[in-house]
Amino acid sequence: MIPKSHPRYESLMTREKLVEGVKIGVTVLQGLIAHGRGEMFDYVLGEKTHDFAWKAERVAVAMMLLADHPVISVNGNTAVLVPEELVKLSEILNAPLEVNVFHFSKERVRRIAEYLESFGAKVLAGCDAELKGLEHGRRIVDSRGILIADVVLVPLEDGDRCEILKRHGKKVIAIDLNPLSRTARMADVTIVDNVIRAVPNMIKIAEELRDADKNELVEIVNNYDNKTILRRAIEAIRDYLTEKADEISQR
Ligand code: PTJ
Repeated sequence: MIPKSHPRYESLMTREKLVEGVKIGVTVLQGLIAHGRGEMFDYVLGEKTHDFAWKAERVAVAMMLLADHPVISVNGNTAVLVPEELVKLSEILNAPLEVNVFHFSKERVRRIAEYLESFGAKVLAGCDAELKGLEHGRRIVDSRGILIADVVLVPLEDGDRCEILKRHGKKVIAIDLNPLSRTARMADVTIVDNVIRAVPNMIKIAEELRDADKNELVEIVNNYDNKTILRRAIEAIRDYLTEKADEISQR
């Protein structure tokens, strides 16, 4: 048992969720490695939501509210990290959850769908269509979801699919703690934040913007430049490291 008083309680509990996810066949072992990379970036971002992430989260919500067919893509990591929150976000944005995984098997997709359904989700997991141009498991999509989507939210993505989604004319919103990743650079909107903070933040923003008029949403989206956001994320890491280096030499 991890005591609540442990200084890294939240981080350790997050790991426990992923380990549990592996045990029930939702998360893959590779997901643990990917999480470790994410943790490292979160560490050097100070484990908080920065203003640039809040901005990207706001634009993401506005974009999804404006979309005709927004879809939230869910993989094995996100399913166990924020299941209830994904269901809530999906309801407010009227954007279905679709299971889409890199390490594909029909059995695994079914398990993830059932896991999300146990939190009250309505899940797309038809696996009845293919995204042309991709060779790995993420090409297999649902004909009612990602195939026809105009905006796709992709937490913890691989750069490949981001590129293909864009080639298929879709707008891509990525949640990725690594501002240097191919996904982060390819996406239209990159949320450099931990998915465990980003999704709850997006729920708050969606509750605020759900009744906003269309012009206000368009203005939010039009005033956005992803390159500036990525630059600020990289600078935030630089500043954090500089501050820590200064602290060490002042000791
Ligand atoms: O469930 P599957 O089969 O789709 O597999 C999922 C993984 C995560 C294994 C798969 O998508 C993968 O290999 O992803 P990558 O290419 O390792 O990319 C994951 C990205 O997410 C990396 O850039 C990490 O820094 C980032 N990341 C990891 N954990 C988090 C995160 N970003 C936000 N929040 C996190 N908690």
